[in-house]
Amino acid sequence: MWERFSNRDNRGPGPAPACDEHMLTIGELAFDAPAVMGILNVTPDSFSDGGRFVGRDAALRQAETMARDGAAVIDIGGESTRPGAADVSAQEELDRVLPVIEAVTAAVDVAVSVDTSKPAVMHAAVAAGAAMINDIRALREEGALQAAAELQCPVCLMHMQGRPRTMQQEPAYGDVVAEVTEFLANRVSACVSAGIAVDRIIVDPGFGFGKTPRHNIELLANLRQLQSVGRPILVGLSRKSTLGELTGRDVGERLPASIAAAVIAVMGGASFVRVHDVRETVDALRVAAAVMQMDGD
Ligand code: 7PJ
Repeated sequence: MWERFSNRDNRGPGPAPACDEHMLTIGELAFDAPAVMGILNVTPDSFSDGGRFVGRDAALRQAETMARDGAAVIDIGGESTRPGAADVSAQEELDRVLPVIEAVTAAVDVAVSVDTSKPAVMHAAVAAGAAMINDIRALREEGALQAAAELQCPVCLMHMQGRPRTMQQEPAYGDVVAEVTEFLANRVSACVSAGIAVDRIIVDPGFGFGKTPRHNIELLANLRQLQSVGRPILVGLSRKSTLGELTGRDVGERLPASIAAAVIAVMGGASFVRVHDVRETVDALRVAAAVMQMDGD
């Protein structure tokens, strides 16, 4: 079972062996579950000044490290989606992510996902080697459903209440778990109607996107209810502000809290966790996976 986090087979075509219950296939991609998605932000605030070349080199080194540490996917994003963040043009996003996607897919043997909501970026990213689309707007932007259907690659659909600029002003729900579940089920239906094969879809409750810390904790505590959507679940809580609220720690000091969140998510039914700290998370999930496998024996 220690092979579980290897990344040898992530990009291979064809179905996973039916004998291994821990294999997860999403479209053409096969993963050992639970799988770790490493975060590679190429927004200007993520990399110190310098030209794009410096950014690209630093990004490539980071991708190589995450792959060595056991990431199954590397998620490359060029739009800052922090609360209050300004919009980014498609051209700016392309300028940021394309050189990095090209460099990473050429040099690193791990599936790359592109974190974008823009159809033009989806098309160019997949042409540059990206194998998956991760959309915090769940393909609700004009043309996004059609782009993803044309590209025929796996997609991660995330829940968000409101828009990044204003989403944290007054998040409100009657029943956050039921509403997020219903939203995701409806987006899966919209995708299938648009021609996206259901087996290519991953769902994500969108921790921190139009949610108070209490909403986030309620979702984490009831993650298993999201399994009623019928698709694998991805959770992104790494270094997020809810963990800062709970611990009183600044963003750079949230590793222990992030690891706890990843373990709780996986033990609550998540198949993927999206994290900054791949090596530490992989170690923690090896412990969780060993216990979960024992449960299932
Ligand atoms: C998420 C994401 C998440 C998915 C970001 C951050 C903010 N994509 N992109 N899920 N968060 N699927 O990483 O702190 O939770 S950007």
